[in-house]
Amino acid sequence: MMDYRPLDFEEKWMAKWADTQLYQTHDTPDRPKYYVLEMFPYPSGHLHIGHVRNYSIGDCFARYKRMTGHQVLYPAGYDSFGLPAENAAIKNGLNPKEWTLQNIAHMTGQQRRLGLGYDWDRLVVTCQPEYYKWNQWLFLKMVEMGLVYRKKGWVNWDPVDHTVLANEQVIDGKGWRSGAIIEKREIEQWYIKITAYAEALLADLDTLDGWPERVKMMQRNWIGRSEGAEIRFPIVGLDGDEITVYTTRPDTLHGVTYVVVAPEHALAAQVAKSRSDVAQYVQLALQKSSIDRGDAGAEKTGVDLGLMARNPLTGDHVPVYVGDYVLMEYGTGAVMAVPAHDDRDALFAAAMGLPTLAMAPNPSNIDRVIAMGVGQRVVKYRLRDWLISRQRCWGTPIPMAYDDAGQAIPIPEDQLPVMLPDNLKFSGQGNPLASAEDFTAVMINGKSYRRETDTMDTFFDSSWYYLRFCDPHNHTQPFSKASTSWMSVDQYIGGIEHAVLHLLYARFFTKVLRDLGLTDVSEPFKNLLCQGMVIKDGAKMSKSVGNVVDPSDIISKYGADTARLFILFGAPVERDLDWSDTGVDGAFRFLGRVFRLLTGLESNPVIDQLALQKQVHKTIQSVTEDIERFSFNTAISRMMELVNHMYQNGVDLESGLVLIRLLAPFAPFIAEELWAQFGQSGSVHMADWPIFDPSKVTETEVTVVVQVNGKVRDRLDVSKGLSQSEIETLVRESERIQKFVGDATIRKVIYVPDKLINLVVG
Ligand code: ANZ
Repeated sequence: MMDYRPLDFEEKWMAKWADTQLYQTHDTPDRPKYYVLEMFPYPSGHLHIGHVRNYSIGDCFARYKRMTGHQVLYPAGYDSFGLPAENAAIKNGLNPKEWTLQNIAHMTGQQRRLGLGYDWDRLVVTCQPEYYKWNQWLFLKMVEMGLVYRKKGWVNWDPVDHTVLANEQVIDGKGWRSGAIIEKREIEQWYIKITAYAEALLADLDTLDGWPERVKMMQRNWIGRSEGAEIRFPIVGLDGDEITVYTTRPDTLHGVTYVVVAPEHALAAQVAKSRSDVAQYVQLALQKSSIDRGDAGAEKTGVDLGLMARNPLTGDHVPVYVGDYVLMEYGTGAVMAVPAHDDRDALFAAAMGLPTLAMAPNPSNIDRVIAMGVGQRVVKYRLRDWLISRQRCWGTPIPMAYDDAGQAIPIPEDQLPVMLPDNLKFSGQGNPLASAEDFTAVMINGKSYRRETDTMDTFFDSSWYYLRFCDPHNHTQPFSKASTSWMSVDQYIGGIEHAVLHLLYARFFTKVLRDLGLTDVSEPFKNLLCQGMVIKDGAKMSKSVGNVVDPSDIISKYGADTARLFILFGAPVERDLDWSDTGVDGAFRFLGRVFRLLTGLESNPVIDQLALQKQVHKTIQSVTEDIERFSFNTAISRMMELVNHMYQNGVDLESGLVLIRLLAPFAPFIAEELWAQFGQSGSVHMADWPIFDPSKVTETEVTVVVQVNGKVRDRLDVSKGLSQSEIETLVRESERIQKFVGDATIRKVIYVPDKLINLVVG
């Protein structure tokens, strides 16, 4: 018997797996394919415990699939463009690339140490030109498809740092770095027409049987399909000018008492030119988030624009207001208000002293409006086109250029990639790309142009990386069509926080790529698992709460197997996992028990071979079923039961090897070590999963009820499958039965095998 000292052997196996390229993807077309993927991380520098949970789940499942005869694709990558690298560059004077690559190297080391069986040959790093070249290529394809356009869009502008800020960098209306009051500015930006796919994105949700219902619900709400009408209200006294409203309740048109436009609406801007109170209101409203403004219960504010609109149905004149509860990005940015039937309108009317008109809805309104030529039926989506421009340097350069007249043209395909310069200057002011002359100047067909200096939203990068994993070294295409036979991803694993944006963009990209003829699949992720958070002392782990557990500390104290086992045992995968130090100890102790049991095999001979077989096969059956439904915690408790049984009843080599294989997906190091100690050839991780034999678990004893003249008189425990004459002999020998039969003759015997025997006497 040996002590369990994981730190003595875990690194040895880590090195061996790397040397032998154990986890390289093999093309074995005779085996069914299985693609396991976790949402790839942002390389912030260190793995946190949430990552460890995410990857422990994926790795366990990928290992199980390998052992059950699948050809498995299980790759890793880094979503490595984005703001933190730029901020670090400003703060530490480091180049964002250097900072990012250092972080990646560190995190790769941590992932290997955790025993994750990725195929590192397929590593995808989005900030490398080998990858982002294809972002640019795909962008140009979308331009050709008519899916890309440029228009003005509102941004957060920091007047001190002369830069655009993301929403999350605006804290209480101020720039996170400068502290300056943030202004809203409208600047030209690039958009992708995701709305062209709104209907398909909605309809195909019904095909995603392997997705959690709540994620599909969130996507449905985000896409937000509604049927209604656009109705035109002429502005009184301004010939030809009108306000087009969007309503889902045209049946209430005769109850309209005023019209409201959004602060961003052109009409508000027009009035603001001559009205400082309107200009001020608009500027203030622009500083609020859409979420606050859209909040139904929020206090309603607005200003009378001093205009009247004519109800096209009734001819009534109603006042026109600007109010921030109307959002520019929805419908037409203007509403007809019916305080009698709409709560928000009622609140606004009360706040502004506007009248309410009680009336019954009239379903024929819309037909009349259409007949009058002042309205039409429309379907609207809450989904907006995707603004992909970022006025930032650490992202994929948008492959466009401008001529002297400001006309945009695409960079020709043979000039891709548009490379990010290595020598950018980070002052914290503005976008460094815009001031890099060697970057901005470009020649196209012998003419000089100025390059676009916006980069792409990093969600662009993560929208198709799972396809690049199918063919990561392709130099002539983003991926070959043949390689997409790996698609769809069979099991995708990640956090619920991506329920909408990432998962929706990825679905959109897949459909675009299909329409480009690059793949045949329409949906990227067949099954989706959203794992719960890791919490400690009742709160999500975070630096500000001070309850962070560093996975490296756990690994250096207990080994990686313990960290993995605790995490998989501590809670069902979709629930939050409460970190507990005693739980970690418990996982370590269990692995110690396994190690001592199996290394001390000879001193623990089997007492009851049949009972051992039965327990082993019951465990194979339930662990297999549990893994299939991601019930890892119960799978582990089944193994604990088996180990208890083996301590009491003994263990032999064959059963020990079964236990090792069952444990391998969960605790890969100890399993490999024990496998080797037993002299088994090859790696346990390429071994076959134990096969469940039902005959081993069937009961061998049965209880037969004995009746005399239909009354229960005895019960006999006998071996299964006795013949009638065998059981009759036993019954006749029973003293209790002899008492009831006495001298009487047995006239008839009725026998239901293994259940019941009835003696008819008299
Ligand atoms: C008149 C009316 C009467 C409305 C009534 C509702 C109830 P959903 O159903 O969520 O799609 N609306 C339209 N555009 C808006 C905007 N840009 N910002 C804020 N509200 C807007 O919402 C559609 C309804 O929300 C529309 O129908 C409109 O108010 C309002 F008894 O028109 B309704």
